[in-house]
Amino acid sequence: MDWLKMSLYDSASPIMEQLIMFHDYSMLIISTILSTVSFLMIKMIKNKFASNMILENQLMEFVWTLIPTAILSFIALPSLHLLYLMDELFNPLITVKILGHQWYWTYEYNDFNSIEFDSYLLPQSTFRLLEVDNTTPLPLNCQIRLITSSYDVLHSWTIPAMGLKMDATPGRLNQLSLYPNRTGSFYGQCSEICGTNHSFMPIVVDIIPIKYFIAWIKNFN
Ligand SMILES: [Cu+2]
Repeated sequence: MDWLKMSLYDSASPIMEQLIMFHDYSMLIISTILSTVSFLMIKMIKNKFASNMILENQLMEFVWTLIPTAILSFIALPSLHLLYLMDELFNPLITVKILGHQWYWTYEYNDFNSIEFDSYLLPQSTFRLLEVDNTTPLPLNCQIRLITSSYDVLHSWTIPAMGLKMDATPGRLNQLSLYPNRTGSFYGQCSEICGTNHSFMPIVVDIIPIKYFIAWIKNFN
């Protein structure tokens, strides 16, 4: 088995970097709790119940309520911090509108000349069920705003390597903030059960240096 495939994607944005660090940090706390509780349970099974006449101990109960509360706040506060950070979007350089259809994605770039194209699954490809005919180019190291909506039913647009996942809802615009910091092709799949071909509407984003992105914009059509 390839153990590398069991881990998270390498991050491609600062937010995802923080999400991975938060995951590792939470796992550290969880394993500490798990081992402490397991140790205590084994001790409980093995002991002779020598203090079985004790009915209450106010101070002990206060302390063993307070400690878990403190530990939980060490998880809750960084988690909330990250949650609000993911929603933050200042001065986006470009906006891309993503429309879900049964069963393909449409991308619209309206900041420059109006660019619009569909992105369909490639029936035969190296990465099965992941590659598309028209990939989505986005510029490296730029603040990008992604707007998602849907033409028919609920879809969900996702790029796990960038910590992105947003519902595409008919009659509603949802917003995503993206700051890609690594070039490459990044893959995702529709993440809302949207009909028979739900599994066949993948997402491919190509992060390219800005000069190539400008050239692509200029030479479209
Ligand atoms: Cu879908």
